[in-house]
Amino acid sequence: MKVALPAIVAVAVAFSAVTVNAATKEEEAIKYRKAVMTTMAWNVGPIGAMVKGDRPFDKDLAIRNAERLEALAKMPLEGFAPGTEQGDTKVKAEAFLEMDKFRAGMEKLQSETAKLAQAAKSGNLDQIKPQFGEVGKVCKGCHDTYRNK
Ligand code: ASC
Repeated sequence: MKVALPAIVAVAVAFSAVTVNAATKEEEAIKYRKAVMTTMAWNVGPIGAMVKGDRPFDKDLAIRNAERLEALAKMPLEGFAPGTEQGDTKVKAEAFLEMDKFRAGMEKLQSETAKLAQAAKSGNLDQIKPQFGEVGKVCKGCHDTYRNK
């Protein structure tokens, strides 16, 4: 089969462009973990507003978002893979140097968000409030320790 040289060149150029534009797997991991964090913050928002009295209590919304948070809390850690210490990220080197502690923080987030989902199912804002506080403490603790301003 004869293939015209310009066609071969065009395909080669297209592939090299893809290669040049493609994010590295480290960049993809950083984007991934930031997307999960952003999605968590989105879902924290309405529960926080209910807890503060800035919006009416809505049991179904609280359950939905708390269950989402329980699921999301299992997702970021794999994005903190070796080689992702630097790049478009605010993470501190300590997260990688103290990976056991960092992982423990993520596991604490998992257990506290699971408890939040349970509290939400009670339909009782007075049970949600303190547990929401516990989740917030875990967020803040890790951010204070492992995230640059
Ligand atoms: C959020 C968010 C955080 C945490 C933190 C809790 O919604 O974006 O970083 O909660 O503020 O203290």
